[in-house]
Amino acid sequence: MPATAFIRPDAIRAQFSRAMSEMYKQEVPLYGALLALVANTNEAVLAEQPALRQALERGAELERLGAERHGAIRVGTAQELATLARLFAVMGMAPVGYYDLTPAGVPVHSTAFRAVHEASLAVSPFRVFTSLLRLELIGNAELRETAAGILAARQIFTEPALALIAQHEQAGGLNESEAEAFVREALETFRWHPRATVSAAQYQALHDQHRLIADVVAFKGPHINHLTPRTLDIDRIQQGMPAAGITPKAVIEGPPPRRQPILLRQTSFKALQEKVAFSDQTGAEGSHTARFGEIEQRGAALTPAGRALYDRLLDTSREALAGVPSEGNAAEYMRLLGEHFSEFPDDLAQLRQQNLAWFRYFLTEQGEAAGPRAGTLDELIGAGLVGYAPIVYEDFLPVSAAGIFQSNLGEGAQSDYGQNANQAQFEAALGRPVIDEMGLYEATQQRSIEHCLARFKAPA
Ligand code: OOG
Ligand code: NI
Repeated sequence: MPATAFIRPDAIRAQFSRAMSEMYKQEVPLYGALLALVANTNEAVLAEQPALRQALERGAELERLGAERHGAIRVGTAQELATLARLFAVMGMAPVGYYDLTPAGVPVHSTAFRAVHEASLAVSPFRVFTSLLRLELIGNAELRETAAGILAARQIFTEPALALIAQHEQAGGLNESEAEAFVREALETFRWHPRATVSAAQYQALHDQHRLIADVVAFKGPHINHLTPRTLDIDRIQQGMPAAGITPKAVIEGPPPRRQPILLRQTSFKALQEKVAFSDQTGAEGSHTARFGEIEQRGAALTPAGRALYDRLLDTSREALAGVPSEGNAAEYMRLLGEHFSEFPDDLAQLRQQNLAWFRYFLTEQGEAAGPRAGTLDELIGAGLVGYAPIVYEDFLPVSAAGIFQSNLGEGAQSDYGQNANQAQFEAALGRPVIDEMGLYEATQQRSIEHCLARFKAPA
């Protein structure tokens, strides 16, 4: 291979995802225990359910399952967010979706950087939920200015990382040695730094305003705060966690258990107390909770109609609970979810007929063997020539994300920021619009339909 041959962004992303996982294993040993629990559970589920194994194989999901992770970071300035967008672009990751966390009392808004095409997702579905701190929502003007000053003075990217991003933009790609250097240098941005950039007193003032503000402002960079593996049975993991020495949060976020999983179900374990050296300390005399563990199970991506139904049923379930889901009412909450979601069809044919989920269409064995013939998609399905499987949900859920934030920031961390979505401001900081995820799912579905129909066209 000539020295100038570019490495595919998909390959750089896969390499970065592995490097990130290795780093986090060193930083947070409990993450290693979680990976083992998830791997064992997935193996057991696949052994018990051959049909599920077959479906995952057909959708090219089986290979990616063991490596599938999402991470999360929080940045402090528009400049940091815009540069991150350029860094992620080197790995073929684009900002998808806008999430407003203010209704949950968390002063951030967010997007998810991820691959957008099904062929790229099959190589590596690595995603990073990325939040931007909204200092403008902080009431205390003096503290707001202190925080802005501290953030303006820090550089979260290494010099070589910035040079390689520019190189990628100018040349249109990175060669093998540049890609390797890029992975190594980019990783530095996400590393945990036990030395804080602020004094113990400054940390306390930031912390008293909101724990999240201290987490973003007091450190050298946006340490990765969790790395989430994907399980095939989250209920089994939730039950198995205590025996593995891990204490999960009270309820699994997202929809209730179903035969046909939809969207995303997530649970997490509490953040770890870590030793921190503040700038006026010689040893690590202080502490901070930053990193935690999370597990998720992914199901079908829903159409706008399906998503509206999900949102309505989640809302009514939560209203019926009278209070936020917690330790004391977890069983009642799960019961209410089950009751309300009985309205959501739990059968693939119905999900398709009612246009509630996105599907990937494929040729059945019979379809592969058949010659040209006329017919609509429905007719080809009826004749057993075309099959369909749900497209996996690649994104996040704002109510779930809020639950994850809250369980890790603690009860005292809730403030009232009202409903304060501001996508235009977020996009101005990002330097580009976020991509609408529905358009991506629709395009994937459409490509699969065209692929099937082309098979049955008579040769011209
Ligand atoms: C992000 C929390 C949201 C998810 O999976 O919904 C999240 C954070 O705590 O920074 O990761
Ligand atoms: Ni997460």
